[in-house]
This record gives sequence, structure tokens and C-alpha cells, in this order.
Amino acid sequence: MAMLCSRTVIRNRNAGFHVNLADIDGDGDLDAMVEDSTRATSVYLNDGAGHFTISEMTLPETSVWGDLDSDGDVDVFFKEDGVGYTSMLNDGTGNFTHNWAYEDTTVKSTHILT
Ligand SMILES: [Ca+2]
Ligand SMILES: [Ca+2]
Repeated sequence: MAMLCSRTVIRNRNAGFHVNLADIDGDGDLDAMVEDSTRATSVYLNDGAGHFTISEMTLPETSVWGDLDSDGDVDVFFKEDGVGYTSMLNDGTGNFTHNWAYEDTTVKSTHILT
């Protein structure tokens, strides 16, 4: 079972970054998502011994992690420039697909992006 933990462990507003930990690939260890205000979120996968390898996966900055669809894995909700608020669902192995977006101007419409 995936470890559900999403917690900001480092936040430095002056430097414009923070780190979240969650098991995004479902292997039972905590992975790290490093959000930097100057670029997208970088994902570092844990090998189970505390050694991290940067993933090819990148996500927009300013994200919140949690199990949005109650399937036991960690999904992500974030603000995406030009779109608004977006959610992406995890397939349980760290592969994410767009699921939902909401325009950020006013309550106009909801889009399913899949
Ligand atoms: Ca993991
Ligand atoms: Ca989920």
C-alpha cells in the first residue's frame, strides 16, 4: 500500500522554494518534490535507502499533494499558468494524467481534460 504523506518539510519564501515529501511511485518510501519559483517542480525518487534520483517528471510549481480519487496513491492539485487550477491523477507508479481543470478567473466552467 502506498504511503500517503504530503507535507511541506522545507519552505524558504525568500529563496522561493519548498520541498514536499510523498510516496508518488507507490514503492513504500518517501519521494521528494522540490518546487522552485524559477522553474517547474522537480521530482526526486527515493531508492528506499534515502538516495534520490531525479525523475524525468516535472510538474508546475505550487502544488498540493493528496489522494484525490481515494485509490490509495498520491495525486496532485496545482495552479497552472494559462489554465487555472488543475488536478492530475497518479496511476500508482508515479505516472500522472490530467484529470480536471478549473478556470481561475470566475466560476465559469469545468473541463475534463482526459
Ligand atoms: Ca517512493
Ligand atoms: Ca489517488
